[in-house]
Amino acid sequence: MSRLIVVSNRVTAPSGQPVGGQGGLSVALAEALREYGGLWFGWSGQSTAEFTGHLNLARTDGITTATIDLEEQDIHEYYHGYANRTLWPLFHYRIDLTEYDRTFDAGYARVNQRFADTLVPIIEPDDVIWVHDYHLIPLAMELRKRGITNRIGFFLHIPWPPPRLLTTLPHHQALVATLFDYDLVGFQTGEWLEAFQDYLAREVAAPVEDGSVTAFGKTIRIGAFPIGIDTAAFQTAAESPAALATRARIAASIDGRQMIIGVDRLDYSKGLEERFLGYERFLADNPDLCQQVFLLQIAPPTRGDIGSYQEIRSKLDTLSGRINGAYAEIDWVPIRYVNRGYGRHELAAIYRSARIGIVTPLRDGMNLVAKEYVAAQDPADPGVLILSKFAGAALQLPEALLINPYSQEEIADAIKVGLAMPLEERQRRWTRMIEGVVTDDVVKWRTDFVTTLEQLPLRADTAGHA
Ligand code: ADQ
Repeated sequence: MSRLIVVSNRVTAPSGQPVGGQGGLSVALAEALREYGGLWFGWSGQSTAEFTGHLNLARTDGITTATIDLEEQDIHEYYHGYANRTLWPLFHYRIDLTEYDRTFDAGYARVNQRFADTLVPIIEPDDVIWVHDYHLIPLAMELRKRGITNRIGFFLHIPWPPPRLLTTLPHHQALVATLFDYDLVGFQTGEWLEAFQDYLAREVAAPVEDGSVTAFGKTIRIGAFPIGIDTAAFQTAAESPAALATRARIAASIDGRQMIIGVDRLDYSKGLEERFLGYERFLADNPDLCQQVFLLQIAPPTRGDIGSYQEIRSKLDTLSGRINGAYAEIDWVPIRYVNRGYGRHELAAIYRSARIGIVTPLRDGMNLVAKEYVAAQDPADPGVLILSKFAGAALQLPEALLINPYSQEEIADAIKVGLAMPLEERQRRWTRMIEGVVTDDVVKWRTDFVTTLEQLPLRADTAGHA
């Protein structure tokens, strides 16, 4: 069997839980690395005065990690710049927040070259390379330029935007062309795959046949590979002694009320402002129900160096303060707003204690919180999932109460319906949802992707790059 090399912006060892980080995902990728052997390569998260290309090799939890330090300018232009001020907002349909700056382009290209320069010496001939996410789109191009002919796959964790939005990006075609140096390009859902195909049809007249597409003189395989969670581990976590202790703590503080839970990185794509406003509408429309519920919103801050993130944080501080000020009583507050991260066991317990899970992104590649909420429920008395139609997860969880997050009325109505939903209907919807969450778990996701990639023939055209 080939070795697997996973490449992502950050390397997160499964035991290290970064705030709001992809705990489940890092466990799943680490497990894949244990199975195939190989290593995980990426940025260390540290800065250095001058880039040296020195590889920090470590062995953590049975997997090998190889990381590099980047210069402050790299971090500014590549990570805080092109990745998170240009591509992230644009791919989440927020051209109003998208910054186009030539120095970001240069930094993005430079860091991808630096990744390639340091990765090439450790690649062995039979290695399969799996690159993750929008930070590293041009990496395969840089590897091919350096003579790498191995199979290379790319998975995009976020949406692919419609062509009319993508064409607002200067040099968009050059960026898309770099995807054709991969062998396999995977998206979360058929919707994002379709948007990619629309772009190719419109801009480069490249038709798709049997999951393959030829453009820029190269043929690649494309497909949808919906990511899942480590369902079994999450179900176990919800029943663990640590979870029981957290559940008891929550039960003591709930005082017979129903809890609505939201868990998100503090990001403008997650629709947190819309959620608070929808909940406020519910409170205004239902004075008789008000004090029977409360919303627990857990939102650890991320990307705090970026202005749009500082803005959404301060908006939410103001909004939660305003709603609590207007509605709270001496023994009840409508919103408990918490800006910190929790471990998997605590999180599972929190989900399980909530009658409603509320997930309202304005756009989301998939959304794992929706699946975690479903996995953590008690089969005998499951809660209700309210889910945005604009999350990739909506295609997989159609039995959730699907809402348009831009509509405060729809959010308010769904909360009312969720609170009143009879046990039999909750069980019926949940049973359908958990089936999908169990079947399409993270192991299936990575196995499907890696197996598809491994089985592709070696590309004929890579020799030309050497
Ligand atoms: P994210 O945008 O980070 O991921 P999401 O899929 O919801 O969004 O994953 C967040 C993860 O962080 C979840 O596992 C959640 O439990 C965890 N998390 C959030 N807040 C936390 C807290 N306070 N404490 C502890 N853990 C917390 C990106 C894409 C998504 C896609 C994933 C995976 O934007 O669309 O689903 O990658 O591909």
